[in-house]
Amino acid sequence: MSRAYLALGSNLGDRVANLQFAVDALGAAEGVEVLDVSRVYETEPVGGPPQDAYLNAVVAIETSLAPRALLALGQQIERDAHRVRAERWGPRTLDVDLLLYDDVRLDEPDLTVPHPRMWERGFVMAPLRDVAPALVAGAHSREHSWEGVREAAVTLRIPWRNNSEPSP
Ligand code: GSY
Repeated sequence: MSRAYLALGSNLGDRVANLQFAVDALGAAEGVEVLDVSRVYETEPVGGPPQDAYLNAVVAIETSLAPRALLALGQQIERDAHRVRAERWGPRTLDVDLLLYDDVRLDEPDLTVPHPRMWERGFVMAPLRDVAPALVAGAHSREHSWEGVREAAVTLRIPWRNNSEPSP
């Protein structure tokens, strides 16, 4: 089994529902166990045209899927969430990005792991710190601005915690 981290982002439609949809879909996927989910952050858009603020979160999973299968799963979840994205870097209902997969390094045209811009992005670092503080504070810590990143007053449910709640 491998440990992987995925970044979630949404700035179109019901942003909280879109993020929860992704968490639930990951939890329901064969070969994936959701270990932890970060707090949710409301973040200023980085790059692209003028657009609304994002909600961002990070999910930690244990998985038997290979990185490429995980990429395909993330893309399927985006499609299932009826992702709308008219232009590159533009607003989207749901973005699911593979950030890290064990210590694996991949540099392929459609898949780079670790995600190439993650260390400079406050909207990734803040939620990643919640679920993997050592990764953010440790060797990979680099200059990054967390300006425009604030905790949102919402939380995402972790599927297994929900399922294992004792009945009254
Ligand atoms: O890379 C993911 C999509 N995205 C985001 C995002 O998720 N959050 C913020 N704050 N800005 C972004 N710009 C892009 S593109």
